[in-house]
Amino acid sequence: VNEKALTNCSASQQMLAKTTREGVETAFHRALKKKPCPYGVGGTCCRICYMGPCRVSDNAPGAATGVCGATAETISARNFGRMIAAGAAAHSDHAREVALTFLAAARGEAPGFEIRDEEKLRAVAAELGIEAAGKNKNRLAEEVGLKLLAEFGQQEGELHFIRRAPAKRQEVWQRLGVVPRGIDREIVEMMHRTSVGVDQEYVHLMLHGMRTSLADGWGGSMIATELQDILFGTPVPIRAKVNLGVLKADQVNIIVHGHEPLLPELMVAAAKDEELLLAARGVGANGINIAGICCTANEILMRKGVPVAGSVLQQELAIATGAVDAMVVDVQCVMQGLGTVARCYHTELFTTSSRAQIPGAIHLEFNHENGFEVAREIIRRAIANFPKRRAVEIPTEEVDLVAGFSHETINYMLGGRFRASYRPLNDNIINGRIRGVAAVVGCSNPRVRFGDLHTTIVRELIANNVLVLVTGCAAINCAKEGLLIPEAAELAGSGLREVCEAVGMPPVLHCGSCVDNSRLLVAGTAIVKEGGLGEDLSEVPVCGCAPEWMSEKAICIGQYFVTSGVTVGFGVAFPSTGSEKFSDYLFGGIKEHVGATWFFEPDPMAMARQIITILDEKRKALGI
Ligand code: BF8
Repeated sequence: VNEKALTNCSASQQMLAKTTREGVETAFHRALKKKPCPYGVGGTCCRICYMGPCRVSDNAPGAATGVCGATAETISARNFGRMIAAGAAAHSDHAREVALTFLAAARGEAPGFEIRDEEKLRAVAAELGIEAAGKNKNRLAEEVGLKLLAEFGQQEGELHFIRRAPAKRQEVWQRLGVVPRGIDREIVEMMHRTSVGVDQEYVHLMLHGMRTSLADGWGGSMIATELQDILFGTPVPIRAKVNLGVLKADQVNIIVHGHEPLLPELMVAAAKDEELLLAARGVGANGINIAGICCTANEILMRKGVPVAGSVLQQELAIATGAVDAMVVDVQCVMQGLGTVARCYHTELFTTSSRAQIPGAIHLEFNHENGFEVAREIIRRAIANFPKRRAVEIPTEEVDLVAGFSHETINYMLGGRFRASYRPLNDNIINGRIRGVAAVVGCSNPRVRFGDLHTTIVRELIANNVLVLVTGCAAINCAKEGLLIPEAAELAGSGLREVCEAVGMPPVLHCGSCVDNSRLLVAGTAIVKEGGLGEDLSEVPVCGCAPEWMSEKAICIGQYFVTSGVTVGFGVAFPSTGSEKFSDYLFGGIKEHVGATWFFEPDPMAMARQIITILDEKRKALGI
C-alpha cells in the first residue's frame, strides 16, 4: 500500500507500513480490496422485503422500479430515513444510559459518580420548570433526570429543549408538523413508515426524517450533553496532547474507545489509585497511562485533558504499536477488526456494554453499581499484560492542543469585561473581522485520504477569516495538525487572527464529541438571540460540513442541522445520488421547507469555497 496516499497523518503512515509488513489487515487494507456497491452508494438498493432485494436506477433500462413498484426516489428516501433513525437511536440510546446513571448518581446508587456542576443543574432545572427552592442538588438532579428520561418514551406533546430554538425556527417546525413528540416514538415511526408497503412519497418520508433528526439534535444528543456536563463538569479550556505518540513505552497503556464517558471517567480516576500504581511498578512500568480514541476520547479530553491516541481510523493502528496493554470499548464506531488485530499483538480487548460484544474480546460488563470494580479489574489485567509485550514501535508524533469549548465557555471567553455574552462575536461577524462560522465535524473514512480533507478545508476556512468549530473525529484530525492551539492564529486571515489574538483562543474551537454537536445548535441560537444577525438560524452566516463522513449518525446530525436551518455539505459519496428526484429535493427543494439544504462536494478545496460562498450570501442578505 502507498501509505502517503492513504493519509496525511505521518504516525498513521508509519503504523500502516508496519501492519503491511507484518501481514496485519486494517480498515485501510480492506477498503482497497472492497469496491462499494454502486447501487448502495447512491441509496437505491432496497432490501426491506424479500420480493427483492431490488437494485433500482433512474438510468438503467428495466430497473426503474423494484418488484413492488417502488421508484428510486422512494427507495433512496426510505434508506435515508432509516439512516436518520439509526443515527438518532445511537445518540439517544447513549443519552438514555447517561440519564439512567445520572438518576442513580442522584439517588446515591452509583459509586464514583456525583453531581459536579450544580450551577448548570440549577439552570437546566429552571428551564424544565422544576421548582428548585429548598431542594439539595441530589433531590433536584433526581427530578431533572426523571423529567428528561420521560422524554424517551413520551407519546404526545413536545420535547422540552425544542423551546431553546429561535422562535422563528420553532414556527417553521410547527408549520411543517415536525416537532418531535418523544424520542423513541419518532425513531419507531421512521422504522414503521419505511417498512414494506407503508409511506411511499419521498417528501412525506423526509418530513418524518426531519422530525426524527430533531428528536436527536434537540433531544437525545442534547440530553446526553447536558446531563454529562452536570455529572462530570461543564468543559472549560484545557491543554492536552494528541496522536499515537501519547502512548508510553515505559507505562501501562490503556486505551478507552467508543462513546459513553461513564466507565472511562471511572478509569481515569482509578488509574490514580496508589495500590494500582504500586502494582504497575511491580511489573516494571513507570505508571498507568490512559488515552482515548473516537468520541470517548473527546469526552474525557474536554473535561479532564486526558490524551487522545487518535480518531476512528487509528483504532487498529494503535494496537499495532504493540504498546497497548488493554483496549476498553463500549458502543459505536468500534470495528470488529479490532478482535483480529488484537490477537496479532499482546493487547487484551474488553467489551463493557450490555449492548455490544465482539468475537475475541473479553466481556466485562459495566453498570453504574459496579463501575469502579470493573475499572479496577481492567487496569489490573492491563498491568498483568504489560510484561507480555513483544516488539514495541510507538510513533513519536504527540501534538499540543486546547479543547473544552462548551457553549458556556464561548459565552464567557468572548464576553465583554463585565458580562458573559455573544455580543463581541456578533459584532466581529457584523464588522467583518469574522466572515462567518463553520462547523467541520464527523468521521474519517478510508475511501478518502484520512485526515487530509478535514485539515485542508479548515486551513482554507481560517485563512479566509471563518471561525471554525470542530467535534468528533474531525476535531482529533485537526488537533493532530496543530490547528487547535492559539498559535494557529498565524494561519488565519487578518480579521480572525486579530480576534483570536485579543482573546487568546485558537481559530479552531474543539466543542466536543458527536453528541456535543448539540452545543453548536445552542451556540448558533445564542448568536441569533444576541441580535443583529437575523431572527433565525437560516439567516446567520453559519454552515456545516462532514467531508470524511461514514456513519449513519453523521447523516442524522447533518439532517438535524439542515432541519434547523443550517446548510450542510458532505464529502466521500452521497446516499441519494441514485435518484435524481430525491437528490433534487435534498440539494434544493428542501430549502422551501426549512431554509437550508444539503450539498455534496468530494473535493476539499471546492468544499471550502462553497462554504465561503454560502457565508457570503448570508452576509449579503443581512446587508453586512
Ligand atoms: O460519534 S465522528 S467515526 S467516533 S460517528 Fe464515530 Fe464518526 Fe468518529 Fe464519534 Ni461521530
